[in-house]
Amino acid sequence: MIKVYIGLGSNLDDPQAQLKKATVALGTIPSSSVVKTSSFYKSKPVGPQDQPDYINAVVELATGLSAPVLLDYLQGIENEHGRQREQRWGARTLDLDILLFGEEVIHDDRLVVPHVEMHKRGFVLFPLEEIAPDCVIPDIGSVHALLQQVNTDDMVKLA
Ligand code: A4P
Ligand code: MG
Repeated sequence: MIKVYIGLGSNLDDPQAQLKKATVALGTIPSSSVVKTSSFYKSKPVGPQDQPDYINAVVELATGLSAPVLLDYLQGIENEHGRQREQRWGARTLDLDILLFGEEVIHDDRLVVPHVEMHKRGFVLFPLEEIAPDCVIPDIGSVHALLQQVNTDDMVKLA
Protein backbone atom coordinates (compact mmCIF):
# COMPACT_ATOMS: atom_id res chain seq x y z
CA MET A 1 0.00 0.00 0.00
CA ILE A 2 1.17 3.50 -0.81
CA LYS A 3 0.58 6.51 1.41
CA VAL A 4 -1.18 9.23 -0.55
CA TYR A 5 -2.29 12.72 0.46
CA ILE A 6 -5.34 14.17 -1.26
CA GLY A 7 -6.23 17.86 -1.09
CA LEU A 8 -9.96 18.62 -0.93
CA GLY A 9 -11.43 22.02 -1.73
CA SER A 10 -14.89 23.50 -2.28
CA ASN A 11 -16.47 26.94 -2.41
CA LEU A 12 -19.93 26.25 -3.86
CA ASP A 13 -23.19 24.53 -2.80
CA ASP A 14 -22.54 24.05 0.93
CA PRO A 15 -18.77 23.45 0.89
CA GLN A 16 -18.66 21.72 4.28
CA ALA A 17 -21.28 19.19 3.18
CA GLN A 18 -19.37 18.68 -0.10
CA LEU A 19 -16.20 17.85 1.81
CA LYS A 20 -17.97 15.49 4.23
CA LYS A 21 -19.58 13.64 1.33
CA ALA A 22 -16.26 13.54 -0.52
CA THR A 23 -14.51 11.97 2.47
CA VAL A 24 -17.10 9.21 2.51
CA ALA A 25 -16.70 8.74 -1.26
CA LEU A 26 -12.90 8.47 -0.92
CA GLY A 27 -13.50 5.52 1.43
CA THR A 28 -15.33 3.66 -1.35
CA ILE A 29 -12.41 3.72 -3.84
CA PRO A 30 -11.34 0.10 -4.52
CA SER A 31 -8.13 -1.19 -2.91
CA SER A 32 -7.96 1.98 -0.80
CA SER A 33 -8.83 3.19 2.67
CA VAL A 34 -8.99 6.53 4.42
CA VAL A 35 -6.35 6.61 7.16
CA LYS A 36 -6.68 10.19 8.44
CA THR A 37 -8.81 13.26 7.76
CA SER A 38 -7.73 16.76 8.78
CA SER A 39 -10.00 19.38 10.25
CA PHE A 40 -11.78 21.64 7.79
CA TYR A 41 -10.26 25.09 7.21
CA LYS A 42 -11.81 28.19 5.71
CA SER A 43 -9.71 30.69 3.72
CA LYS A 44 -9.88 33.49 1.14
CA PRO A 45 -9.67 32.39 -2.51
CA VAL A 46 -6.24 32.22 -4.10
CA GLY A 47 -6.61 33.48 -7.68
CA PRO A 48 -9.75 35.33 -8.82
CA GLN A 49 -11.21 37.18 -5.81
CA ASP A 50 -14.79 37.41 -7.12
CA GLN A 51 -15.71 34.00 -5.71
CA PRO A 52 -16.74 32.71 -2.26
CA ASP A 53 -14.29 31.68 0.46
CA TYR A 54 -13.05 28.09 0.30
CA ILE A 55 -13.21 25.19 2.68
CA ASN A 56 -10.19 22.87 2.45
CA ALA A 57 -9.01 19.66 4.06
CA VAL A 58 -6.42 16.94 3.48
CA VAL A 59 -7.03 13.20 3.61
CA GLU A 60 -4.42 10.47 3.96
CA LEU A 61 -5.33 7.47 1.85
CA ALA A 62 -3.62 4.09 1.75
CA THR A 63 -3.96 2.70 -1.76
CA GLY A 64 -2.91 -0.26 -3.87
CA LEU A 65 -3.88 1.60 -7.07
CA SER A 66 -1.49 3.29 -9.49
CA ALA A 67 -1.53 7.09 -9.56
CA PRO A 68 -3.37 7.40 -12.93
CA VAL A 69 -6.07 4.94 -11.85
CA LEU A 70 -6.50 6.78 -8.56
CA LEU A 71 -6.86 10.05 -10.55
CA ASP A 72 -9.66 8.43 -12.60
CA TYR A 73 -11.56 7.64 -9.40
CA LEU A 74 -10.99 11.14 -8.00
CA GLN A 75 -12.29 12.75 -11.20
CA GLY A 76 -15.31 10.42 -11.07
CA ILE A 77 -16.06 11.66 -7.53
CA GLU A 78 -15.63 15.30 -8.65
CA ASN A 79 -18.10 14.71 -11.47
CA GLU A 80 -20.62 13.11 -9.11
CA HIS A 81 -20.39 16.29 -7.06
CA GLY A 82 -21.50 18.34 -10.06
CA ARG A 83 -18.04 19.68 -10.84
CA GLN A 84 -17.92 21.89 -13.93
CA ARG A 85 -14.56 22.87 -15.40
CA GLU A 86 -14.75 26.49 -16.45
CA GLN A 87 -12.30 29.12 -15.27
CA ARG A 88 -8.81 28.18 -14.08
CA TRP A 89 -8.73 28.68 -10.32
CA GLY A 90 -12.44 29.53 -10.45
CA ALA A 91 -15.25 28.49 -8.10
CA ARG A 92 -15.98 24.77 -7.79
CA THR A 93 -18.22 22.34 -5.90
CA LEU A 94 -15.34 19.93 -5.35
CA ASP A 95 -11.66 19.76 -6.26
CA LEU A 96 -9.64 16.65 -5.41
CA ASP A 97 -5.92 16.94 -6.03
CA ILE A 98 -3.25 14.29 -5.54
CA LEU A 99 -0.75 16.20 -3.41
CA LEU A 100 1.71 13.38 -2.73
CA PHE A 101 1.84 9.79 -3.95
CA GLY A 102 4.30 8.05 -1.67
CA GLU A 103 7.74 9.33 -2.61
CA GLU A 104 6.94 9.33 -6.33
CA VAL A 105 7.77 12.25 -8.58
CA ILE A 106 5.50 12.21 -11.65
CA HIS A 107 5.57 14.58 -14.63
CA ASP A 108 3.28 13.49 -17.43
CA ASP A 109 0.40 14.95 -19.45
CA ARG A 110 -2.27 14.18 -16.85
CA LEU A 111 -0.42 14.23 -13.60
CA VAL A 112 2.19 16.32 -11.85
CA VAL A 113 3.08 15.01 -8.37
CA PRO A 114 3.96 16.53 -5.95
CA HIS A 115 1.14 18.94 -6.88
CA VAL A 116 2.83 21.98 -8.47
CA GLU A 117 1.40 24.68 -6.23
CA MET A 118 1.14 22.81 -2.93
CA HIS A 119 4.31 24.15 -1.30
CA LYS A 120 3.08 27.76 -1.75
CA ARG A 121 -0.42 27.26 -0.41
CA GLY A 122 -1.38 27.72 3.22
CA PHE A 123 -4.71 26.01 2.59
CA VAL A 124 -2.80 22.82 1.65
CA LEU A 125 0.16 22.97 4.05
CA PHE A 126 -1.88 23.82 7.16
CA PRO A 127 -4.22 20.80 7.09
CA LEU A 128 -1.38 18.59 5.83
CA GLU A 129 0.77 19.47 8.81
CA GLU A 130 -2.11 18.67 11.13
CA ILE A 131 -2.24 15.03 9.99
CA ALA A 132 1.40 14.58 8.86
CA PRO A 133 3.67 16.83 10.94
CA ASP A 134 6.87 15.14 9.70
CA CYS A 135 5.86 15.16 6.05
CA VAL A 136 8.53 16.04 3.48
CA ILE A 137 7.67 17.07 -0.10
CA PRO A 138 10.12 15.24 -2.41
CA ASP A 139 12.71 17.64 -3.91
CA ILE A 140 11.16 20.60 -2.05
CA GLY A 141 11.35 20.34 1.72
CA SER A 142 9.52 19.75 4.96
CA VAL A 143 5.95 20.90 5.33
CA HIS A 144 6.81 22.39 8.68
CA ALA A 145 9.55 24.63 7.22
CA LEU A 146 7.44 25.61 4.20
CA LEU A 147 4.60 26.69 6.48
CA GLN A 148 6.87 29.32 8.04
CA GLN A 149 7.13 30.95 4.59
CA VAL A 150 3.47 31.18 3.61
CA ASN A 151 0.75 33.51 4.82
CA THR A 152 -1.85 31.68 6.90
CA ASP A 153 -3.43 34.77 8.52
CA ASP A 154 -6.76 34.24 6.76
CA MET A 155 -7.08 30.55 7.72
CA VAL A 156 -9.83 29.67 10.17
CA LYS A 157 -10.06 26.17 11.59
CA LEU A 158 -13.69 25.07 11.73
CA ALA A 159 -15.12 23.20 14.70
N1 A4P B 1 -3.51 17.23 -12.80
C1 A4P B 1 -2.17 17.34 -12.87
N2 A4P B 1 -1.61 17.04 -11.71
C2 A4P B 1 -2.62 16.70 -10.87
C3 A4P B 1 -2.66 16.27 -9.51
N3 A4P B 1 -1.53 16.14 -8.79
N4 A4P B 1 -3.87 16.00 -8.96
C4 A4P B 1 -4.39 17.52 -13.95
C5 A4P B 1 -5.02 16.15 -9.68
N5 A4P B 1 -5.04 16.55 -10.99
C6 A4P B 1 -3.85 16.82 -11.56
O1 A4P B 1 -7.47 19.88 -13.04
C7 A4P B 1 -6.95 20.00 -14.33
C8 A4P B 1 -6.06 18.81 -14.64
O2 A4P B 1 -4.97 18.78 -13.77
C9 A4P B 1 -6.70 17.47 -14.45
O3 A4P B 1 -7.42 17.07 -15.58
C10 A4P B 1 -5.52 16.53 -14.17
O4 A4P B 1 -5.21 15.75 -15.29
P1 A4P B 1 -8.84 20.54 -12.68
O5 A4P B 1 -9.11 20.25 -11.25
O6 A4P B 1 -9.84 20.16 -13.69
O7 A4P B 1 -8.52 22.08 -13.01
P2 A4P B 1 -8.28 23.31 -12.08
O8 A4P B 1 -9.15 23.22 -10.92
O9 A4P B 1 -8.37 24.55 -12.89
O10 A4P B 1 -6.81 23.13 -11.65
P3 A4P B 1 -6.30 22.80 -10.24
O11 A4P B 1 -4.81 22.71 -10.39
O12 A4P B 1 -6.99 21.69 -9.56
O13 A4P B 1 -6.73 24.10 -9.50
P4 A4P B 1 -6.08 24.54 -8.21
O14 A4P B 1 -4.68 24.94 -8.48
O15 A4P B 1 -6.31 23.55 -7.15
O16 A4P B 1 -6.87 25.86 -7.94
N6 A4P B 1 -8.19 29.10 -2.91
C11 A4P B 1 -8.37 28.52 -1.71
N7 A4P B 1 -8.32 29.25 -0.59
N8 A4P B 1 -8.61 27.16 -1.62
C12 A4P B 1 -8.66 26.35 -2.75
O17 A4P B 1 -8.89 25.15 -2.64
N9 A4P B 1 -8.43 26.22 -5.15
C13 A4P B 1 -8.21 26.77 -6.33
C14 A4P B 1 -8.18 25.89 -7.49
C15 A4P B 1 -8.00 28.22 -6.47
N10 A4P B 1 -8.01 28.95 -5.23
C16 A4P B 1 -8.20 28.35 -4.07
C17 A4P B 1 -8.43 26.95 -4.02
MG1 MG C 1 -7.87 19.86 -9.37
